[in-house]
Amino acid sequence: MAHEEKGGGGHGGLVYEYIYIAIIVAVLAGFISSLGYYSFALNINPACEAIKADEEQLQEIQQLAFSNPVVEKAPGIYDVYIYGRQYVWIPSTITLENPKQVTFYVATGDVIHGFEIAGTNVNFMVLPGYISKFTWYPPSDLEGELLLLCNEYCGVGHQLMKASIIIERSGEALDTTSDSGGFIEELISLLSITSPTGILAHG
Ligand SMILES: [Cu+2]
Repeated sequence: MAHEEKGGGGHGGLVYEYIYIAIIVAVLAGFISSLGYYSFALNINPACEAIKADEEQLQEIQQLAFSNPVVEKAPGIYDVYIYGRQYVWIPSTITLENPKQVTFYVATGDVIHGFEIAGTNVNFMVLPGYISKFTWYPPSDLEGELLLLCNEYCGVGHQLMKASIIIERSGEALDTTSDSGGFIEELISLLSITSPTGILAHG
């Protein structure tokens, strides 16, 4: 490398430059491949599906959250409507019986909120003017009370913004999930649950 240098000055400068370039390229390659690893191998993606919504559609989510937040479309297949505003999630308690697939539709009435179910891979942002849609495949052995919190600072009462997701399992349904539930989805949610989802979602 140094032989390309013109003139008779010190021949070390260019070598250092190439070393620095190599280090920077290596660091960038590391960042990009770790992004790819989290995204494709672990299926941890910071963004949910954000659907652009007008005032009417946002109000519809709000009304459903108040009146009929949990819709069981088929056994274990749920649609859940949640409305966030400073400093509450509406409704404050959601009960799911033997859930296999849960699709959340979430809207905010004011500022940006962060929708996170602690200990799971459910972690996405809720933006004003959008409906956030996220489909979750809860592991078949997951049960009990989970904490739904807001992980995006939204004002002075931010730390009060929480709700409960209660997962009930009956023995009968546990047996059927093992053969009817998708193995890949279960594997992905198992892998995701042990990974630091919070770090990525805040990026
Ligand atoms: Cu908040």
